[in-house]
Amino acid sequence: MEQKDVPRSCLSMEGDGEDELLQTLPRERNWGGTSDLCQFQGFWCPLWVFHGLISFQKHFQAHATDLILASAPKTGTTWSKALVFAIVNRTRYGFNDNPLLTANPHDLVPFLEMDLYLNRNNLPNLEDRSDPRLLSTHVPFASLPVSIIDSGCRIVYVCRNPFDQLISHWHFTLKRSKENADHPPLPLEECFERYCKGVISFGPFWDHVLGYWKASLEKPNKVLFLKYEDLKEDAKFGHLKKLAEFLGFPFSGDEERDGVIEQVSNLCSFENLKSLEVNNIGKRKCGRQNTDFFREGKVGDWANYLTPSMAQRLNNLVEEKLAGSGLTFRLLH
Ligand code: PAP
Repeated sequence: MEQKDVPRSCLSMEGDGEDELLQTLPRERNWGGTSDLCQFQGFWCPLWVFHGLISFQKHFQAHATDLILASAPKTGTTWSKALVFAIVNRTRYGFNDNPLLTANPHDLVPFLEMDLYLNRNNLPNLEDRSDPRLLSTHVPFASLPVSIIDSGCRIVYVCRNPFDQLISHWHFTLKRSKENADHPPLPLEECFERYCKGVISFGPFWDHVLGYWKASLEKPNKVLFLKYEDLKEDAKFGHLKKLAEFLGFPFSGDEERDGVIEQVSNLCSFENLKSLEVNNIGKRKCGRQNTDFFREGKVGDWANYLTPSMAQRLNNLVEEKLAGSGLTFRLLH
């Protein structure tokens, strides 16, 4: 189903209309969770997020000062949330009493459709939050509320090579399936087939990345496109500096000399966040453990799971999907 097939006019429907619409949408089993996926506005939306998505689209009023972190699942969301929070708040908190030491990044930069607007009967009051409001979303660019586009607020998009996203997602759902006896995990081969058909939460992957990629080309001062792999290799902090500038909180020369960029980087590093007590205890609203968001944190872990023929097939598919866009990933070594 194309984006155009379900016009945004559906957003004027009240609750019951939403339920009826939901019944008509194509469905697929999610890889591991208890909730299916439904195809809506051209992407695969987890069923449990559907009403939250509509509520977000209907009610969210963006401010020009908002900073929105967008991503497909498992592409570096948790990490980027930590980085954005640490950069924006670095003069407010020290590195020894930073909220990131005692709160999971998802609590500090909440998801719009999956946290704040999840319950359509209990809308959040976001007007009391101080500017800039740090918010996040997995929703594809084409399905963002019009107010985000109209407000001209800034969007940081983080993406990751599809091989590692696939494997990270598979592990994530595997963990969930193991906790739910009713939902035995799908084997990797089956998840791979689904991935190639675009059937993954908020996917297809290539549509998700291309939506934000094109927006970043059209409005580079409004949409910053980052890659997980570049952040990992950011020895000289070029990407962190670019991120800070884009957010409107550039590092000064003094800060650079004093090692502040390095401190931000260390605070948000995989090793540091994974080791914190807060990220080893506690559950999220979606039922996931905080610890589920920290696994390997590496580039290239996919090579331990995908066969050469799977890798070649996915490589060809992604190259074909991204052809002509100018967007590339270093796929096969
Ligand atoms: P989400 O979209 O569900 O929030 P997200 O944070 O995007 O998930 O992805 C989780 C991945 O990021 C995990 O990758 P892996 O399965 O390949 O290991 C997780 O380990 C990784 N990750 C989490 N925090 C960091 C970090 N600080 N630095 C690098 N990678 C990280």
